[in-house]
Amino acid sequence: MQRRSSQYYHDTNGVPLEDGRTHHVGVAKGEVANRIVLVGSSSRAVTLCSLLDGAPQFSIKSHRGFETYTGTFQGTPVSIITTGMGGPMMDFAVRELRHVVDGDLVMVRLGSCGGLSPEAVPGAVVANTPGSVRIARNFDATFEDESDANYVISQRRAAPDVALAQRLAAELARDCDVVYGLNASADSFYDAQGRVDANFRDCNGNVLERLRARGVASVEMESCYLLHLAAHGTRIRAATCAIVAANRGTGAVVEKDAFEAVEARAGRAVLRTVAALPADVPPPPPAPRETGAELGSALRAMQIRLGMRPEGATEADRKRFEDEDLDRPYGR
Ligand code: R1P
Repeated sequence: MQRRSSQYYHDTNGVPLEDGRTHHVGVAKGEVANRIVLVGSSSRAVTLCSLLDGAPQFSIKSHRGFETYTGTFQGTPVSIITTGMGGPMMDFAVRELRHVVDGDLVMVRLGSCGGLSPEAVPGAVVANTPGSVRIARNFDATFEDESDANYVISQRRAAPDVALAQRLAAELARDCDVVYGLNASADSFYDAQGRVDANFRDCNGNVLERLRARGVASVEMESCYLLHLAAHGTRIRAATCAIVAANRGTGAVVEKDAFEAVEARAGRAVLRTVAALPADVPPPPPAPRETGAELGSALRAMQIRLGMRPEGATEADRKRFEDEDLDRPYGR
């Protein structure tokens, strides 16, 4: 392969660039919009591109399999980007996209998932308003029996941007069967999602039961990484949703045509979501230090926003916090 520069890449301790392009996603400044839809597969990206105002004005496929398409949706610039599969791929995408886009970033993942709760039936869309936990194979476990030690489920969950997640859920509800629920991102499609393979001693027979006990409605592989990075990144708002390909309890699987139809409907809802939000608003000033009582009140507000019902919460409380969030500017 011919190289334009003499060095393999520049910057060994940051985001490596090669002729101004990030080394893995393969994009440069000016090529990516600050409203981004992330999808796992190339075919889903093509479906979403068909919903844009016209053909994308920019597209590129990187040597590591990432695809980027930039165009407009109802007049607003958006990018549709494939992340492939797994947490590390999402990590490459979020960090390299943050590097090349100035100002606020809005990122929504439209994935596919396995349904764990009975409501998460094939073809439904799980809107992860509570966010996502992570489950991973534990290399320090012995794998001699079905011990809980074999797979570690994070105690903390990565939360979405509340206003973005609420808007996404509302847009999805216009066109799709929506389930609101906690997701789990697994570090594998197989063992950490409870699939049994006689060729391997995975000792994972209790994985799905443990996830259900934790309140998990859907399981896939990338959302937790996106939400966690966004929450710890600079001026990134993120939310996630995923179409149920199969319910892991009943074994029911979606029909191919039905799945593709939901991809288009959910894709339009996601594009409406990212296009509707105001962008390039400067970050708000740092919040003043909170007292113990204020912290209690903030926690209560967060619980209401996430669809929980702390003692004494009313419908008026929920509406008030929802309105406050929709008015809140980007950034942190
Ligand atoms: C596994 O088949 C893949 O599908 C799901 C999983 O997270 C994993 O990436 O999501 P996508 O359809 O978005 O790729």
